Amino acid sequence: MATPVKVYGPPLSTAVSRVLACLFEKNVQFQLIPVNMAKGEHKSPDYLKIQPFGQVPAFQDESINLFESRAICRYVCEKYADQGNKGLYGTNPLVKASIEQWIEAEGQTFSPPSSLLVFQLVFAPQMKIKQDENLIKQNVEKLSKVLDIYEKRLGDSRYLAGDEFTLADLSHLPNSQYLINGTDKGEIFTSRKNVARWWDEISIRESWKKVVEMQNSPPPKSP
Ligand SMILES: N[C@@H](CCC(=O)N[C@@H](CS)C(=O)NCC(=O)O)C(=O)O
Repeated sequence: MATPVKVYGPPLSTAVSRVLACLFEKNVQFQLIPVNMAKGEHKSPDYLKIQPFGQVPAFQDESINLFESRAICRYVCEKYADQGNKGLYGTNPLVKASIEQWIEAEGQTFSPPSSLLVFQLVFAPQMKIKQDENLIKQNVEKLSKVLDIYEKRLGDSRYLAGDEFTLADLSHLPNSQYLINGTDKGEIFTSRKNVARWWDEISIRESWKKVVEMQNSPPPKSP
């Protein structure tokens, strides 16, 4: 049996949860290695050897160390092409180009305002950091404009890259989940008919339900 790949970091991290969803879709065995971020373990010299930016996730498979959640997902899809959801990263150049385009749109356009809102609305209160109302307002406006474009696309297409659920849709799950289920800004998504329909379809995937279950389980006790 193949050695499980290793994922370092807590499932509550959006970037870690993106990788976990991909591993579940691809039916790849993994070992989750806890990283205690409150104790600064992600900045320790040993951890920096595998993730030089001191962030989660880090990832190991055989002799390769990787960081950047979207790059890890692409690697997992290529390496494990013949198992799990075989269409997750496309099976021909035309489909793959469309998937890549929407993964880039997620990383470059959707993620900046949505990550900022997740931090301000979900994590800042937990960390007793004062929220910046101006920043929240500006980024609600930015994200709304992005979702206007998604609304149009999802009126023409069932999923972002075409008729099938792909890595492009999966990449949007972590931030959307927090904003829709963990803040009072969910209506940015749910008030847009096609975006709401898309969210309903992608968020009930078994892979994502397993990630949410992991997020809701208590973290393992430190020794
Ligand atoms: N672009 C990176 C972002 C990684 C990232 O921002 N991770 C956050 C948690 S979601 C983190 O480690 N934050 C702690 C820090 O930056 O010190 C990826 O997708 O992997």
